[in-house]
Amino acid sequence: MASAPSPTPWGYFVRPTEPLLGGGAPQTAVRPPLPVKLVIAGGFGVGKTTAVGAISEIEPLTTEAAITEVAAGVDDLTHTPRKNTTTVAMDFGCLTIDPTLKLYLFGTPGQERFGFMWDDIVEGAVGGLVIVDTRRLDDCYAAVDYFEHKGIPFAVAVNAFDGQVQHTMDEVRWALDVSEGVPVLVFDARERGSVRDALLVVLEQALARTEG
Ligand SMILES: Nc1nc2c(ncn2[C@@H]2O[C@H](COP(=O)(O)OP(=O)(O)OP(=O)(O)O)[C@@H](O)[C@H]2O)c(=O)[nH]1
Ligand SMILES: [Mg+2]
Repeated sequence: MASAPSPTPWGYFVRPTEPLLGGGAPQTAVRPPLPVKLVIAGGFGVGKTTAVGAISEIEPLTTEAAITEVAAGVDDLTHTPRKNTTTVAMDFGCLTIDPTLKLYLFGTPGQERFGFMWDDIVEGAVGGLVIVDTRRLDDCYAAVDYFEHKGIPFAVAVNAFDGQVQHTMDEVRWALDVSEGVPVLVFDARERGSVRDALLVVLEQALARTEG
């Protein structure tokens, strides 16, 4: 008798291995992992492209364009002097969490003038990670507002540039005016494990929403 499907941490069921059409060796019923879309958002130069590149198991798709002198006075490079490109459409990468679940990551462009693309990029996403640079908290208000108004679960990830965070998490929470239910954490956009942990927090937020 076939055993019952077993629940996964993500709340859906995987059918166990069972023989196909009787006889012969048992076959594995291969089922593709559940695709889950997450968005990596935040202000200009906070580390969105870096985070997608650090975690993606495929070569990330990027749409970087050179920052030219035309951008002087428009894009603030004070805190990221080595930055010489910017995302003009989106970043794309993916990460298999386990055989049942695969994350598809979409990074937004950071410049305000590309804000018109956000609705298309966010369409179908179950959650978002808003990356924050504590030296420039103002730049992240728009992303926080966006997810709040859309009602999409999100977490705030403070990118510790050079290991430095200039405010406590309580101060960041207060400054961004995010509700108690929104996780605020510190991470390093360059570290795969750190990005993975941040994404799992977003996933938990999304799961809590579906259960709630
Ligand atoms: N020291 C340090 N540098 C970082 C860190 N994260 C990103 N950077 C650098 O900061 C710059 C900005 O990173 P990006 O990943 O391009 O930022 P972004 O948010 O995608 O930028 P836009 O798409 O232009 O808005 C790059 O030069 C990165 O190498 C970090 O955690 N520490
Ligand atoms: Mg980028």
